Amino acid sequence: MRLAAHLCWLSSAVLFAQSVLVVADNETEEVRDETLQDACHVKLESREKCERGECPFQVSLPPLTLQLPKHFSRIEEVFKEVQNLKEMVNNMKKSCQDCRLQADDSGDPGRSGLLEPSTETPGEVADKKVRELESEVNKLSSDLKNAKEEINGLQGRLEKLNLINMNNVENYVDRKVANLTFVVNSLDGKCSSKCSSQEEIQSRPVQHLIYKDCSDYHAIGKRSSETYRVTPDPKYSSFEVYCDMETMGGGWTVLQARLDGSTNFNRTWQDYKVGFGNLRREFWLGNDKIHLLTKSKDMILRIDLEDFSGIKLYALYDQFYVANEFLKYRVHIGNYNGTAGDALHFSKHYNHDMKFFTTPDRDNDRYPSGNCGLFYSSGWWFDACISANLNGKYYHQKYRGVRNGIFWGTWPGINEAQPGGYKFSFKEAKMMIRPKNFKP
Ligand SMILES: [Ca+2]
Repeated sequence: MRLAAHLCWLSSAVLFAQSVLVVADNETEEVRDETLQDACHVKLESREKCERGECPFQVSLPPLTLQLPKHFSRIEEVFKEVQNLKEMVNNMKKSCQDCRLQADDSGDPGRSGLLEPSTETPGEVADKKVRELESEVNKLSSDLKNAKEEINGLQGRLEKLNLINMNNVENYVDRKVANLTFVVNSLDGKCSSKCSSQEEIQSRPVQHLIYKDCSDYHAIGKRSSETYRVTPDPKYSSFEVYCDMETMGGGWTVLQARLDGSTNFNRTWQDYKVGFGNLRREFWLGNDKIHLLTKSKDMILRIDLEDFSGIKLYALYDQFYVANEFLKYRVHIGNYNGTAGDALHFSKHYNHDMKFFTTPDRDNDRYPSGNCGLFYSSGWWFDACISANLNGKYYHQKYRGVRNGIFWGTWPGINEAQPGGYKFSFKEAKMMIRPKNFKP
């Protein structure tokens, strides 16, 4: 046993000597010999025969294996980095579940499991997955870009088509009207001398075509204020309007009237679009019709107001145009003249000119934190919000609370504080239009 211990010490000494040799060869590398701590593998064998008769024993040492990994001390560090990467990938995996679902749906295997078994090291797997995610995100963003371009293209085509169709229809109608006018004129010429009794009958179709608004009825001698049928644009069907044939020479097409509160003006976009109420009492003619009327001729606007003390004032504007629904019925209001004050252009901050139409269910106003239509219970060309609102609630006397009644901000005394916080109310309001070149 003592001999074996000596041999073990001997082999350790040999190993140590070799270790020192390696260190000397490569000074930068640290050497650890794990075999030193292992059980002694040295074997002592007795030999019956020995060359030259001098060695009855033979020592056989186990093969010496030294593991000398490069940058051994950094392995732990690298391992930590790999762990971090792994966590990052897992996080990305969670945050991109939508991408993953899409990938799964497309049936692409290999995208569903991010850390499946592989021959690659965890670091490489992580890198690969990051790259895969990156390329997926790139693909999605390029898809989005393509879709956007496609939408832009389609929009352009749509606008072109709209324009072409509108122009075609307009040209077609213009040609038809020109033909009809020619035929009627020639018939007129034939009849003028011989058949005066049939003159009225012959000219009827022409009259029907040219009644674009109330001023055309006035032009043929109509002088009673009542409803007439007008066709401001032959591309669209004709409709009934109420004509005021008395005020300031007559020929007015009435757009709106308030006189007793019989019609509710707290209405939807659709109601204001097509119109509502009773043409002989209270009504809103309808934004589509107002658009056609103001498009067919250059129109002026007259507003008539009366309060409960019997004061009657008016406002005249030398231009009035309402755009179509696509442009949210934006209003164009010209210069003021009259007695009621210019409430539509009240100030820099309260100006109804060039404003879009807003209803309680469609907010196109300039008030960012709410809907003026909802707050003031009506449809109107709200700014943020009002210096005038002729579609407000009808109050039969002065009222308190929100100023949601009919309102005209330049009315005498309207902005002065009233005892008890009462608000002013109006008995009658009316809006009507007439061609700029109208001659009474
Ligand atoms: Ca708003």
